[in-house]
Amino acid sequence: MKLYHTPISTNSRRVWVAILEKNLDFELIEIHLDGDHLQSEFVAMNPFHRIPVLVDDDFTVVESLAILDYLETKYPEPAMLPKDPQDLAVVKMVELVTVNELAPALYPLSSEKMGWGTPQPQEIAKAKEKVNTVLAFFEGLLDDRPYFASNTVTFAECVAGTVVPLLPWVGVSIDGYPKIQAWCDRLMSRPSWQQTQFTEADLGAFVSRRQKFLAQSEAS
Ligand SMILES: N[C@@H](CCC(=O)N[C@@H](CS)C(=O)NCC(=O)O)C(=O)O
Repeated sequence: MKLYHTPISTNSRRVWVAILEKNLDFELIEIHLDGDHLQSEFVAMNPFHRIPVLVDDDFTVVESLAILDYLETKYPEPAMLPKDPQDLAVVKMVELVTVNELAPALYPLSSEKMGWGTPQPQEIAKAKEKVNTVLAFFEGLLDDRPYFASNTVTFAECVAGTVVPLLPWVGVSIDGYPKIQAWCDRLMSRPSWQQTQFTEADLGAFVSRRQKFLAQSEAS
């Protein structure tokens, strides 16, 4: 099994963590997104030239949430989706709210760190409001179990758990959400989270390669 990824990408990290949690053998292939993603070999795997891409037994899967569902069906142990309908609904809500509500709000908040420029103050304020709505929703979904609707790690953790812990880093405190805070601490103690955490050096290298690539693309 091969996973094409970028360390600083939350879209690919959610798959990386899931593979580690499922204890699967895999090869990690880094794509820098500095033009290597536009090479014909990569575009043949994903015509939208995005990571992550999973290749397993010559079968290619794109879109991180599709990859997760593929992994669960092909490698069902340990289970990472609950069987109970309400628990499954909670896990899916957390996955989709992260991707559809939380992740877009992160763009303006991480803009300066990513070298995308300085957003308007009202854009930042709006993004923070959205993030807090998500956090309050998530706080309400966590019950007395250690993970979302589960005693073991599920895809809710792979998806939300690779985004929410970044919030303080982009200027949003999670102090007002004690259950979320405890949940983040629990995740940070897991080897799969520690092993996949990007460093400031990873970020710096990514940003400078990406800026060079974007400048070249604009010039040509
Ligand atoms: N919906 C996709 C999003 C993947 C995505 O946007 N990946 C970004 C990196 S985080 C990418 O590869 N961008 C390169 C490009 O768009 O050319 C998924 O969940 O897999």
